[in-house]
Amino acid sequence: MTYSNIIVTTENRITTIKINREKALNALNEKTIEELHDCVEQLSQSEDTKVVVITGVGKKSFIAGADITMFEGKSPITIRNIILRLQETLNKLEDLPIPVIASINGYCLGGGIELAMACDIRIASNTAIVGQPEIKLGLIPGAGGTQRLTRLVGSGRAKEMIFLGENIDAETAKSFGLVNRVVPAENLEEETLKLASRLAKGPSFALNMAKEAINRGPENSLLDAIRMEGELFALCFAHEDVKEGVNAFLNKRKPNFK
Ligand code: DAK
Repeated sequence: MTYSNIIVTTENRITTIKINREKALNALNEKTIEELHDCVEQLSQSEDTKVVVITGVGKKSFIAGADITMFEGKSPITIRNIILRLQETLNKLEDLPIPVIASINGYCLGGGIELAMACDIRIASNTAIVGQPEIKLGLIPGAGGTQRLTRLVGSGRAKEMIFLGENIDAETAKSFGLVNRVVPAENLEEETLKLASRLAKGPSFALNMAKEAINRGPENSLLDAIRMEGELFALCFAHEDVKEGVNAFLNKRKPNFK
């Protein structure tokens, strides 16, 4: 598929996806969702990419939500099909076996924060504005917002954000645990790259197992989840990175993971 609404580049095993609809503040329309879906599908089969970064083109917006123009005159059935496609894309993104970073460079609203919450780590510019404003359109979040936001910030804060539809700034989002780090806008790209490079050098199999344990845990009872963690821990011993990590520690040198 040839992309026009996203720009995809890979350098040093880090793939960056930029949402490329600057004039519409990078709002997600159907074409963008299709392109993202295809890109995430390709990444799920790639052995070359070790880390994915998602960001928006320009300085003003990460993603200002779903493109509101696509809601006009659509039947509930068409909307349902589009929603299911976006949900499928975000679920696939969340399930990628490699770390995914949302680099939030401005407005991160509605479908934008829903996409960012399907990423593993969120790093935000100090100018970022975050929210679930769907209620102001007479809607509710439709791409995981009621669920992922609640799991990240708790039901009290999630209800306040969703019921009022008011946006919050980056520092408040950090204090809620909704973003991991806030950095000055001019350093966002550099700080994102530093984080991505560090993850790209990590033991990719162990990172995959850690992500699997963290993502799947809440679907199980605590005892079952801890048991699963133990199985995934043991599975790490099937990979040569453990030998390398242990040997490097014992010989007081830096590990060189595969
Ligand atoms: N959709 C379409 N165009 C948008 C947009 C959006 N979400 N956000 C901004 N734009 C466009 C504006 O219409 C304007 O276009 P022109 O008039 O220049 O042609 C341009 O971007 C610049 O925006 P503003 O002039 O409004 O810029 P300001 O700085 O004054 O305001 C703002 C920035 C972000 C506060 C404001 O634009 C705004 O409130 N935007 C809407 C935010 C919002 O409500 N987001 C949508 C939430 S609903 C689904 C997928 C996901 C979801 C549901 C369904 N399907 C796949 C069906 C999730 C739902 C949502 O995300």
